[in-house]
Amino acid sequence: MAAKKSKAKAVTSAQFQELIVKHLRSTYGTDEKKANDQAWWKATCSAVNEMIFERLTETQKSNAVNDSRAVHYLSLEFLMGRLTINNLHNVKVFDQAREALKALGKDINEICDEEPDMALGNGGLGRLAACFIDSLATLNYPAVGYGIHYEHGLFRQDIQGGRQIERPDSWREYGNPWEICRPESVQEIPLYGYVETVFGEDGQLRKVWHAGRKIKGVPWDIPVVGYEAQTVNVLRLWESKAADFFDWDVFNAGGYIDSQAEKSQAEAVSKVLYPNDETEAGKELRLIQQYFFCACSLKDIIRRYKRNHSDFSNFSKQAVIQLNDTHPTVAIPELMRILVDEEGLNWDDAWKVCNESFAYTNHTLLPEALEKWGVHLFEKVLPRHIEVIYEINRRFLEDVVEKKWPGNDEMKRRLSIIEEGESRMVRMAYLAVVGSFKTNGVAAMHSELVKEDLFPEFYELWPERFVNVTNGVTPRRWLLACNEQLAKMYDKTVGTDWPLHLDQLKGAAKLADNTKFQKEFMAIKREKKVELADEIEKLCGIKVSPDAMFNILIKRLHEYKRQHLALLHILALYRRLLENPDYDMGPQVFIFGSKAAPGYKLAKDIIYAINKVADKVNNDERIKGKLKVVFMPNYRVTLAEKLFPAGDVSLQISTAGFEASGTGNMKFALNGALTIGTMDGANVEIREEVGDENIFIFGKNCDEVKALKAEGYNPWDYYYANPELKAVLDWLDTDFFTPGKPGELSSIKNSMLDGGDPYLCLADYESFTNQYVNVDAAYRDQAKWAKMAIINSASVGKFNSDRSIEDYVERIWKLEKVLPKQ
Ligand code: 4GP
Repeated sequence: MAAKKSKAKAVTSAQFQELIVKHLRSTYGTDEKKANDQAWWKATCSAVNEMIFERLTETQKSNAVNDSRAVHYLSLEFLMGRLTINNLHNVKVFDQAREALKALGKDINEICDEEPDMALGNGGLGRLAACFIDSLATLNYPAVGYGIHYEHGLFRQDIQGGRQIERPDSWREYGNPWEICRPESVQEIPLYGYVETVFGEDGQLRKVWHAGRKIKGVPWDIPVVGYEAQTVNVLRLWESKAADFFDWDVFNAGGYIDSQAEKSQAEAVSKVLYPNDETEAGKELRLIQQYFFCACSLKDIIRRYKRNHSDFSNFSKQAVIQLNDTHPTVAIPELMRILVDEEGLNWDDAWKVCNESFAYTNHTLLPEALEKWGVHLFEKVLPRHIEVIYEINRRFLEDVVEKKWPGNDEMKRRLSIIEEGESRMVRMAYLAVVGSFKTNGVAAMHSELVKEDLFPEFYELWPERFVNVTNGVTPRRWLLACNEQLAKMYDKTVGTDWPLHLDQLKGAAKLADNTKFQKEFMAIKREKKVELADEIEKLCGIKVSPDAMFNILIKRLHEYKRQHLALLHILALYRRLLENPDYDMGPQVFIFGSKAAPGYKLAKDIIYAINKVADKVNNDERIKGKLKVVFMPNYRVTLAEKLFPAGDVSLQISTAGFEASGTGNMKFALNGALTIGTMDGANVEIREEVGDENIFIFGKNCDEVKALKAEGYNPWDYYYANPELKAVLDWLDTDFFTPGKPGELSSIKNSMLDGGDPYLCLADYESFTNQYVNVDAAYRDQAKWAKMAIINSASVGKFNSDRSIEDYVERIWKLEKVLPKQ
């Protein structure tokens, strides 16, 4: 079946060319002769926007007319990357745009390279949010993404002398053609101050929050274009501003500087995205960020609701609010405050509305990532909210916990939303579970751990609240747009509907044994590897052969993700090659891309170690280029789009039980890479889909990890038992990789020995390095490899984010599709 046409007005390349020239002249005040690439890029975007805005208006009209139930996806992070190529594909004018620009003497890729990434997220959770809003629009579901309009996204990473240096990211320095400012929907948000108890007109006691300061939330809308452009939803990002531009009283009294100070304090709220970094977690500003965007978003949701409703009895029928991790949990007491203090609902009715409106997604089991905020901080910044939280907690402990476990004070202490201790803390994850009607994990295994290990008592209380929704990725960005060659090959093989129905790739699996198909598939892989090799040479000055096996490990740097386990394996290979120049292995390249949180010392040390090892290995003629190591700086969505299509081997090597899901694993498999991985997160489900014979599993599974820890894990046992492992660890203490500076890499060894090796690198080392011998052997049988790669790519239709969204709709959101008029 041929793919349907775009619902946006069809254009020819000649018409597109006219549009670009029109915008070059009338929107950007230049012309074809004078324009630089920035202007060409912006004019191209404005040309697409003509099509998008029409659909945006139609979508909003339909949603208003139908008074549709909508999901509101609250997320502190949206890792959007670039939008131009994606939007061109989704509107289905990519080919016309390319031809139009070519006719104007421009190359589309060079023009689109002008676009900075919208790096408004740290990693997986933020990228997932971006895939989800793409799928929601594609599937024609009413949805709004809500987040923060950060002035600076995640830092830009430079590498100097092997070390990570953080530089500010200014993604909108020269304006961004995709966003629309909506001054008509500005919100005012209170902060600080005190709470007064007064008698209301009805004679009842009421609480009044007198704010100590107010800030303004200015919304910026980014259109989210569904594939084929029937629906265009909105990502609404809030920018903070001073409520009054000047404090005129202060100004008139000569206090110009003071009035400016207020302005910059207000603007600081949306200034930077926080790296997910423990040392920063206590910052007052981050709590304000969370409250700011939740409060703005709730006001926006309520304003829209009130257009058609005079009371709150239908609120939870109209609005579902998804909390993307605990970051937006303060929305729960905020909605309670609005309903009780401002709208006059009684507590029980308000709680029912809240409890039926919110749902919460957990993305991590790491205890340090489960947010807790000091009670004292709440008292200072949000004095009314802490009262509301106390009341939620009191009722929960007295009505729910006491009923289930009568007289059990220990249980009350354990489940309390307030953690008692030297400094009292609000447990945001508990608040999220208590205040939501559903809590979900992001892969089958993770969701089981959420029930069994993270919230076992809550699961006992409310088993029906816990569900799983396995993550997914949008095939539009992660195949159609980033791997044009493979996309075209699938068009020929299974028809052009696969970007909407990724399961249809299954048809190509039947050709996995076909020699001609294999050759074509591997030729595309090689082409993508050549492109990546060029990029590596340009960015890192390292020459790598596209005929070598490309092993890629790209994700945030964290001990549990075990980039340092990969490093141990690389060191072992290097040693083997030095000791035996005829050591039997095919040429291999290990490619890393990763940012470390600025305050995470060991993570930064690991980046340094990778770079130092790379320097040595890449320049050692004795090993005849059989092994190369590359660390690509400034890993981000745009770089990922070059890396995923070029991978032969995808490293997914977290300690079992720690990676909630992973989504890079899905993108690699879709583009025909084979996984070497642990039984962790979504690897487990990828294995089910591709078959055990097409994936390389190693290491201890989750139960074995738990058992080993319970019996008392001693990394030294592994160190002494394996001479090769001992040798590579000891190597880190020498100055072999850091001439004249022994000890510079010792922190890594120490973390795995004296530090107790919390993520069991040494316990899994042997299994990992042995399994890699099998990977290498499989790769050298290219026909066999091609078959396995094709099966991987063709079998991961399950991991389409459209399927994830349909699961959310069925299990949690209960939305109806709304088809805007064409
Ligand atoms: C990530 C998880 O680490 C990753 O396994 C998962 O695939 C992703 O969320 C999306 O669900 N978590 C974060 C975070 O990014 O900041 O906790």
